[in-house]
Amino acid sequence: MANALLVIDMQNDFCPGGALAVAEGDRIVPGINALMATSDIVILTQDWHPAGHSSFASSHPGAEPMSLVQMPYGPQVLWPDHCIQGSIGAAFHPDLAQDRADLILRKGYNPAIDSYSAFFENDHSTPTGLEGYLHSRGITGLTLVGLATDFCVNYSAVDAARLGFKVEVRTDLCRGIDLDGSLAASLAGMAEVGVDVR
Ligand code: VGL
Ligand code: ZN
Repeated sequence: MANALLVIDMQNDFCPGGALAVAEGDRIVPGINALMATSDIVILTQDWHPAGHSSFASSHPGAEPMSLVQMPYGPQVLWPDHCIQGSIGAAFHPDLAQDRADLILRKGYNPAIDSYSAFFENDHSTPTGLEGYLHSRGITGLTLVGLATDFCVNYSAVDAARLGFKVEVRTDLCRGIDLDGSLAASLAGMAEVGVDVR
């Protein structure tokens, strides 16, 4: 029985000055570094989109960033171009102690499907392989931190809880986007499926 720290998307594009900046996104880096130093197992996720990704508003003529469209797999928020593979924006925040990571799990590389969750793409069925990795290593508990509380942290935490992991979200080490009340909704939704939101 082991616990792993799962650090979600601590990348330049989600920090102030980035393409999809989350307010105060950079402020949580020191606390995350401190938690990484005392965690046995550290996993980082990295949002990693090809140019022209279907989640980008720029891929949908006439669509505004932050608007909603229907995709074959359900509703999808259209984002500004962000975390393009190999770009500075996709790199981790320069102060993040990324050398502590055992695994860097990339997601969002499928051009046709977004992937908020570290476990499944937004079709809720295409796996990233993280579940198998955790099982192989005997990991049964997860502590989640990072960006953004209401999107990638939320989807990852909910999937993890549904998969049977014991899940804790450290809200002091997360920051949210809060699109139309999405922050409060995500906190309630996580608690509902048994995530320890603290
Ligand atoms: C995220 C929107 C788009 C996140 C990633 O990390 O929460 N949000 N891509
Ligand atoms: Zn993304």
